Amino acid sequence: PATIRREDYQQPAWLVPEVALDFALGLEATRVEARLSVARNPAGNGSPTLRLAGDGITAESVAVDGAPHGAWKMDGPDLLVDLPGEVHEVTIVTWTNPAANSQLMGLYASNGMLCTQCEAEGFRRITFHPDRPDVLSIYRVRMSGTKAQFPVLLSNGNCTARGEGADGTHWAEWYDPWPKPSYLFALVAGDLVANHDTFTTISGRTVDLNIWVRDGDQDRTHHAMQALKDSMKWDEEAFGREYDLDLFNIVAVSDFNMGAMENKGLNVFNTRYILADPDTATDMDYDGIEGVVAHEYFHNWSGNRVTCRDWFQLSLKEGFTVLRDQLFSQDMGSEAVKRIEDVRILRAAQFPEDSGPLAHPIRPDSYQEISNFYTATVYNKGAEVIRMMRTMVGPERFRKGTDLYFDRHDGEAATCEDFVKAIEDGAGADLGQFRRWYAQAGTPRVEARMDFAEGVATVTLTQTVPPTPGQPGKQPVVIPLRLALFDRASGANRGEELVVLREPSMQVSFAGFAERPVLSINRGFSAPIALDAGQATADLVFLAAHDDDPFARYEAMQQLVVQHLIGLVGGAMLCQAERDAGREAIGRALEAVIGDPALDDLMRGELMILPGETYLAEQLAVADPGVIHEEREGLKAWLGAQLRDQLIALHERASAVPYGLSAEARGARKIKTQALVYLAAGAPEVAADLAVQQYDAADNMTDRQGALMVLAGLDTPLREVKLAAFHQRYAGNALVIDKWFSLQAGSLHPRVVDHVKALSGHPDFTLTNPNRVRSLYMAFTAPHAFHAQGGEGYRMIADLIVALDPINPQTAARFVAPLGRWRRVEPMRSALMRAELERIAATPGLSKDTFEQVSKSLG
Ligand code: BAL
Ligand code: ZN
Repeated sequence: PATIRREDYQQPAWLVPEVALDFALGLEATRVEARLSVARNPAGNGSPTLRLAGDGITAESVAVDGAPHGAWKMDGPDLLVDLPGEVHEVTIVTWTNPAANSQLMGLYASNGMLCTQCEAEGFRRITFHPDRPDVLSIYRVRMSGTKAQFPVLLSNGNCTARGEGADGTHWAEWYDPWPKPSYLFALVAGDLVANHDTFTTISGRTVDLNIWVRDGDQDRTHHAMQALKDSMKWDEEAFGREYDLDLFNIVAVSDFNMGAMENKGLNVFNTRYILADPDTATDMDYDGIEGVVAHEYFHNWSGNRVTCRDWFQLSLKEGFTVLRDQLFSQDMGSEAVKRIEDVRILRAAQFPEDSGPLAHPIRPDSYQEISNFYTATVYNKGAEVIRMMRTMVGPERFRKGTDLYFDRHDGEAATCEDFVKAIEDGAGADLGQFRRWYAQAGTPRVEARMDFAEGVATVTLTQTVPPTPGQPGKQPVVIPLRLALFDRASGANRGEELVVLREPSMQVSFAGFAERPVLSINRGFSAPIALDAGQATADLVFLAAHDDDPFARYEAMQQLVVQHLIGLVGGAMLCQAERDAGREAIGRALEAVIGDPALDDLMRGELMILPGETYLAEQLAVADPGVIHEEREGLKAWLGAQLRDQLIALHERASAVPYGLSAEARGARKIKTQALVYLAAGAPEVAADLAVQQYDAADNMTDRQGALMVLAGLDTPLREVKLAAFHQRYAGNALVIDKWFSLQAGSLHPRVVDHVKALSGHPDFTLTNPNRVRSLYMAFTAPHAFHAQGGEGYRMIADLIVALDPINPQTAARFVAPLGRWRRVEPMRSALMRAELERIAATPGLSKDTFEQVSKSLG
């Protein structure tokens, strides 16, 4: 496949100011007539040839300015028309078969309805078009179809006319006044019902809001509707952004590659991020819905009103919008807990990406298949990079920068450079060197060392940015570090400072201490770095108990465990006495967390979570995942046994809190399952009893799922009983059956490989639904079973990729990354992983998506 390079960007030769689409809808055959008003771009290369991208479609007819045109030709998948003048109207008729579209890109059928997904390059599967984000058009859409089959007909913008046709058909016309790129086009036709509400904007306009779902699901849309209204209000207050149409539609579909899609005025969502009620959705699901509804809504400005010039600029809209949804969720719930969760996701998903064969800068330089670049790097690291700008200039100046960005580029297709420049100009900051964050891949490592002499604490900071594929040498980046020094005796600090590391190394001194203070650094995770602060166990215990920055407190707990476990598995440790001392320090710190009356339970739950196996492996150049798993489980078992009584008491206290959505009730549910997790390792019989009690008493999914997760990992007959009861209770509810698959595939049970094999043949399993595939196999790529000795886990994932690739290449390619970590794994497993990658690479007819990921992983 061809490699597309950022440096090769050229302005489009032809613009398309207007698009008129006419759909004759059918599940198995849809006719599309596209009328494109095209105009030669004065800034283009002057070519008389109009190149229109296509993918898997053929033109039935082409007309220019109303007359049939015989002189068009195909160049691979693209259609070329030579045009003599400056302005023309090109009309093309194509046909598609939505029911056969298992890739779920373009126009496809899902549960008897029709819907679209066009980002990044799906529009070209519907009709021929430049299909690049810097070609913006005003869209008029007409669609007609059988009324019984498609009673609801939706597209972007506002419905301008509708009527009845012959033989039980009807039609609708939609007009979107805002110019948009083709990736934001959407159409939905199906048998849907709406939860309707309204929102009054800051300038007093009433906006109609609809969330469209299948009949019967309306009652599960209230949380999403509240999230939408909260988002609309928050964006007005926090970023000065008002909604710009009179209608905002959301449609939930069950077959969807992504979480959701921000099409102008017609967001299409994976049902997973819309449907919730206490009986079927966990607290985490509720948070996910609130965050994703907000994210898609916020795209209306950061993505739609100001879009991307080309796909290399994806982080322009995604990094910024992730930051916006993170700030929103921080404001809606607990700021501290949200920050910790976001950092945990970054470390689990982005850090491994940044240190592996698929590492790329947040603004990549090249790609073969753009779908592969919807990554944790572009999204989550992208958000961290913008968050750092905000930290350095402060929220008020940052807001001046974003106001300028929206003013300056409204209606345009912009670049990451445009964004940085607007923040620079609006906030009055120099971001010259900061721009390296956009160009360089790899997680910077910072070493912090503190010397103390004569009342002065001197902190020496040293940074290195590791080499990544195609980038052997790196330059120092700008790293803002929030820092505080604590007085040991009083437990207080003298206030926080922002230290900005720009050079490879710097020193900063603080005078006036009676004794050596305790260093708290990278507070709030002010920079997305890997920090080595070389802290003594006693200092970490101090910070875990006293730090007034919640993230730093969490981090101290994590570091206590990381240093201990890495000491054990990395071969540096340890005599028995050191081993004992290490885990006893962790035990005391955890006991203090369990008993600290000043902590709320949501935060207590965070502090109780042990660092994950992937994050632990990330600390080592080459890791043995089996040993990491054993040591981590061993520590958990020791803690569970040691703190058995405290954990039982914690579970009992939390069980007495009735269901509700308050922070108190949510916190109680979180620590209840946390307590069970430790007990399952350290006192399995007790845990089994309590889990069954929790399951039987549960009046909500958080408790039920938590109990079942613990039971699924235990070797007890009750495991089967409760799994069967759960399946029976929720038969037919796809999202909950997804949970049933995940709980088993991600369990700690010793026979999980056999379970997954059996589940892949279960009547409820299908390769055609991405949620179902992910529920079984993504959960399985968690380290424990995936790395089973003998390579069965690797084989299963490779088999999955080969089988799924012809059906849904975008989803198949997502499973390559876990195998791509082979260089960081001990030699025996490493060889097995590599062999599976080679087997995939040798498969004939591999998609561009999977080919790119596999070849880079082997390269
Ligand atoms: N633009 C693709 C889905 C999302 O990031 O919102
Ligand atoms: Zn997005």
